Amino acid sequence: MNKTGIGARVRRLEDDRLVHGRSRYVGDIKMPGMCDVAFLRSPLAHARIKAVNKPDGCGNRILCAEDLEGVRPIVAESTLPSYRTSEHWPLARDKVRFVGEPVAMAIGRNRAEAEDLLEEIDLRLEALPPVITPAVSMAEDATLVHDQWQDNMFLQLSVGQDPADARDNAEVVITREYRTARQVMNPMEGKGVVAWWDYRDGQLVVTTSTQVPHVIRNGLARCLGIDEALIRVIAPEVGGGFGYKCVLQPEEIAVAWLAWTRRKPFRWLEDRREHLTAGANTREHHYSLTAYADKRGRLLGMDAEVTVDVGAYSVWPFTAGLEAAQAGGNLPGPYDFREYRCQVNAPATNKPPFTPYRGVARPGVCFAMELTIDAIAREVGREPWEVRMENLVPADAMPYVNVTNKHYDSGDYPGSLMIAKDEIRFDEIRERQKTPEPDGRLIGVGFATYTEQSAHGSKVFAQWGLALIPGYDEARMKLTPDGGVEVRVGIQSIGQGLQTTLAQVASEILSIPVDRIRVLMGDTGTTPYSYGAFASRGIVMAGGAVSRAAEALSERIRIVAARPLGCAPEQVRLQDDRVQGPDGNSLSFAEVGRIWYLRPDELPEGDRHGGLEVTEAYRPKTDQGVFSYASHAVVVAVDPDTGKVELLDYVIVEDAGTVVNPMIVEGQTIGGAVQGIGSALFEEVTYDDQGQPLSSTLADYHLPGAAEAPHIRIQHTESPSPHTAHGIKGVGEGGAIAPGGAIVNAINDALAGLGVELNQIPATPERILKAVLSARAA
Ligand code: MCN
Ligand code: SMO
Repeated sequence: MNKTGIGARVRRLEDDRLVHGRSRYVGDIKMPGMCDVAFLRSPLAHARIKAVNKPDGCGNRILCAEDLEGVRPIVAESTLPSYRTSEHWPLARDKVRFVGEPVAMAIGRNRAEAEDLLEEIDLRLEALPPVITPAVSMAEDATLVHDQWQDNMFLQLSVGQDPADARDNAEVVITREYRTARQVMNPMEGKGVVAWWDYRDGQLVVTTSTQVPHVIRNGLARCLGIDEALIRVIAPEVGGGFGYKCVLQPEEIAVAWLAWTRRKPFRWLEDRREHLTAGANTREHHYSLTAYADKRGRLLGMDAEVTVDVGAYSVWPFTAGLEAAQAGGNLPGPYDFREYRCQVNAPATNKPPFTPYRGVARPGVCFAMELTIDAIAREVGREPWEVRMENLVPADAMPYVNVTNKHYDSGDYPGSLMIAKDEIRFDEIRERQKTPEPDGRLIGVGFATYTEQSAHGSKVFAQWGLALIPGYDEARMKLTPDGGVEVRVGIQSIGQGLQTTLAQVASEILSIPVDRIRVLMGDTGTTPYSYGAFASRGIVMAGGAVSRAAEALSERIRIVAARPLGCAPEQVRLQDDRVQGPDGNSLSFAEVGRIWYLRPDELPEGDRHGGLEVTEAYRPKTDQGVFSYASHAVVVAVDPDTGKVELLDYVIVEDAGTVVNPMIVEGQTIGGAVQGIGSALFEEVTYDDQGQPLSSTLADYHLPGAAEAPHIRIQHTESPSPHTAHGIKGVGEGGAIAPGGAIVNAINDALAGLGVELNQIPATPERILKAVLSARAA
């Protein structure tokens, strides 16, 4: 039998249906009598609502805030001191706080009819001064985004202590400002929801494109003010989540409310323009940072301030404080230094709310940290890789607790960088740089190394103010009468391949091949509770639960098989897709299923305790999370006359502990890296000074396509975690973390001779050219 357990390069069970377009997304659902919903969205960034005048005769086909009786606003709580909550109503009341905020909704037999109705609404707004940048938001006399607040701060806190000794002893002081752009997430499938009343079960069924079905059910119950037992949330195929689909959205509540009150099916599907202008924003960080080092480039300490423009509302359940709090805690990254302070600011602005996005805070901190390391290297006259080697936490220091109390569990960070340096052929690049390129372009090489926390325990979330996010998962597993296996998990598949890899974990223990293991998810009605797929927790948490459940099911199988095999249960082994006794005799799984379900008379009296169906919960041995890590190395060619960047080579050395499926981990890593390349070179949501979004189509918001994605070469190393089942660590976000740092370091290496240093992404041709021209002029 071909082994399909942990470590096997099993082809994804998902892909046949996905690549043939045979699966079912929210937008594929059709129901008799279903109406489409369209939202009237605010044309102004900040305004008082004077009136929403509906056209005569529209009946109940147009609704505004006061029509949604019984609805409660989205309120995301945090236990961090100084944090403020916002009230985010599904349809705006009193004020609008960003361009695109829903103000009213119209119902039509189709979307076009609903949109036509919207045009007849006479919306009266009184413009208020828009609060568009952190600087404006944090100014003394700033206009208030939320009237009842004293200032505009969602959150302000200070992490760590004044690095006084480092400041006194430093031989090298580096001070920089860094900036990463505001982005949207652009999953291929936008957000969408279809809700209806199920008369048979007496439940409101909400089918929604989400990463977290059980959590959406919690949130809908709160906002609709009804029992959870009255709600069933189904997540069908999800065409990409990336964090965008891990929060409760106003449109979800509005559409669910319609179905709840009218007992009919309603649907809203986000279009691309809604996504680009009114969907959640992400990524934007501003840094002011001073690093202290000795003359070898050894870091002594760091004093930083990070400001995250979190937009108008705090998202539920993750809050407007998560990104900034994480940035403050994660900035030190894989480096060993003992003095650190970071002032963290999360000001409210009149822009869409800020949502976690693949990597959450770490793409920003990695950019700031990795550019700082290179700046130190230039200052002390050493190679950037040498300064990294000086500072990376060494392998023999593991396990290691860093300056912000991150418990690094295992790994060889310097070893990873050295593999990346060899693989990118660093010495050859340095040789090549000595002679001018025939086409006049400039060659540069850059590195970035990071850690990726995953499988966070409840303690870690509590540090970020999130008191109620659990660090555990459950799995239910059943041997069917014909010897197949059904696994039910509350975690969600969003494209990352969990149906395959969870089946692999079960296969490892049961010895049944993956094609007879069905992994079922995406339905609160049939799966055990899970907080869902985010923070790269899936394979550690749900994988751990599946592992436990498979062990428990094996135990039951041994008990049932022992009598026909004529031995004790402890002597039964599950091997090569058979249930084997000690004397070479064996049963098929189908025979075990038949005995249990159909021939209970063949079992000894008293053996009908429990059945061939088990539910198990799993929690890693640590509450601190586990840490994957990687080193990225990239070679670029920069055209100094046009500012255009080409990625000539890209190497990633990643370590996610024990790998369940190397092919899937490579796919995850490449997919993430291409999103990171988007952040590094192309993607930026821009607003004018009135808060009008200027990137409302994919012609203005540039995504990397196949032509922009280099051939990425991946090396795996495996440092199992001592804390998790099988030593697995998460990896789903990692690829997206490092490209900004690695690529801009390479660009700065290429342009060093011109005296250019770029400290902002995306590194667009325009930005690069401007920097080159101003360096030439100086
Ligand atoms: N894996 C593995 N061995 C490991 C680690 C992971 O085989 N040691 C596999 C897993 O089994 C799983 C995949 O890699 O198939 C990702 O696992 P994990 O790191 O546990 O991440 P999650 O399952 O929790 O997925 C969420 C994560 C996040 S937070 C974002 S954001 C993201 C990502 O995954 N969004 C994605 N990857 C995505 N991939 C796709 N295609 N679409 C998204 O929306
Ligand atoms: S941004 Mo991923 O859903 O944690």
